[in-house]
Amino acid sequence: MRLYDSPFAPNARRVRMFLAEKGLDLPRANVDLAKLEQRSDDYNAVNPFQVIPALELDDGSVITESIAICRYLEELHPEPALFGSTARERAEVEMWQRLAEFQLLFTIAQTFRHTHPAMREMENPQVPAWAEASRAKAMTAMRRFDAALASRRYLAGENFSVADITGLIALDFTKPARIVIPEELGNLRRWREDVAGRASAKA
Ligand SMILES: N[C@@H](CCC(=O)N[C@@H](CS)C(=O)NCC(=O)O)C(=O)O
Repeated sequence: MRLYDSPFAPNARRVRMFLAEKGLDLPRANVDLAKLEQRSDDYNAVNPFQVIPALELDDGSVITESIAICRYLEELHPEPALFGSTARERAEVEMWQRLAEFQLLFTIAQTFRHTHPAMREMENPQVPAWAEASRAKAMTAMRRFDAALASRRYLAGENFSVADITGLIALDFTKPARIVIPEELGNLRRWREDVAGRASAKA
């Protein structure tokens, strides 16, 4: 197996953090996004959608989409369970993973991609009005996550899950996106500190 990876890319970090939680390591190939290597012919042969991460299996087939890669690794290495252990837990992990991905990570990433000068080539055309609409959605989502975290330790309940990985990585991406997490969101801050303190968060 080989993981196509890139050090500063949030979606690649989701898979790295997942691997670290499982105590796994995989051979990696670095794709330099700054040099637009994701659009090279070589990488296009791996993933025609031209994004990382991608997991190449030993038979040459490829799995893309960070959550699909994590699900595959979970099937191969079920412990510790990061997608839930019971029907109810699995549904809640799925729910919060999707909320973290679409309400937080997507809106924060869109704010970054449509404002940051380093993204001019990758996100062409940049649409500043879309960045501002995305920023407002990210702020609303952070408030809603803060309210949900008033009554639980982790996003999907009392057990750490892949939803927390997506959520942490989304919040860490507020810095390059120049989004300030409001001081008063104490539950969100407490949860972030908790998850960021895990050894896997350094991945
Ligand atoms: N939904 C995909 C998103 C993948 C994605 O957007 N990756 C970014 C890096 S975080 C990328 O490769 N961007 C390159 C580009 O937009 O050209 C996943 O979860 O893997």
